[in-house]
Amino acid sequence: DKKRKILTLVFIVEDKKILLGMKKRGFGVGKWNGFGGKVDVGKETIEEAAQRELQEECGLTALDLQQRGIIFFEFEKEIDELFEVHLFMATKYSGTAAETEEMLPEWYDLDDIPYRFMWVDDKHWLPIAIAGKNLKAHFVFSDMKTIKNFELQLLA
Ligand code: 6U4
Ligand code: NA
Ligand code: NA
Repeated sequence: DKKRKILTLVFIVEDKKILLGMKKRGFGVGKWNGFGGKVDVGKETIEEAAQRELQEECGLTALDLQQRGIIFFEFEKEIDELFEVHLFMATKYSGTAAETEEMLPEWYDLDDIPYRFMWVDDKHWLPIAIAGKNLKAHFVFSDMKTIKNFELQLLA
């Protein structure tokens, strides 16, 4: 079995707008995405990691962090790990979004989300999460730009 890597992903939604971050380095560089990263397992909870990464990457603290589910990612070639991404949304926060070494934050209208410049899986589940539903999904990529197959289910 592949080694599992636990990650977080947080989206802030406020007044028909969503905060995205342009990733400036590392995994997913050049894409708009939510904020998140690796959980330091044994040293923090998944929610603590979600808050820490949000703070580190754009300077915000979520005040109503809500779980939206789990998304598994496998990459046939580039990466030999199973990513287990814990998805969260928040509508209340403290702080002001600011550029950091890792991310350039920007607000987008909810009806103008730049899916073409995001991970190709996002269009399949982000609308569901924005609608307030929880989901579980599993994507298999044949390369970084191509989904080979996926499953998605809504959770109660
Ligand atoms: P460093 O640079 O070591 O601090 P860290 O911030 O811990 O890294 P990073 O940025 O590599 O971790 O985390 C990857 C981020 O990308 C996580 O928020 C999960 C997210 N992610 C991974 N695969 C994704 C995919 N296919 N679609 C998506 N987000 C994905 O929307
Ligand atoms: Na990150
Ligand atoms: Na990070």
